Amino acid sequence: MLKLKVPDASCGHCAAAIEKVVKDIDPAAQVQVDLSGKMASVETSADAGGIREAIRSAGYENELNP
Ligand SMILES: [Cu+2]
Repeated sequence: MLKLKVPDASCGHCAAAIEKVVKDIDPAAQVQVDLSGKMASVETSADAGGIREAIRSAGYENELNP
C-alpha cells in the first residue's frame, strides 16, 4: 500500500484525475483519495516512483507518507 500526501487534491475532479493516471499504469490498482485529509492510498504492484511521477505529471505534487 502506497500512501501519498497530495496537498493540491481538493475536489472530485482531482480525485478522478489521480485515479485515472494510476490506472493508466496499473488497471488493477485500487485507488482511494481522501480529499479532507489530502491523502491518496494506492494498492498496486506497480513501481512507486512511476506512480508518483504520473500523479505529479497530472499536476499533483505528492510526498510519500510513512
Ligand atoms: Cu479538484
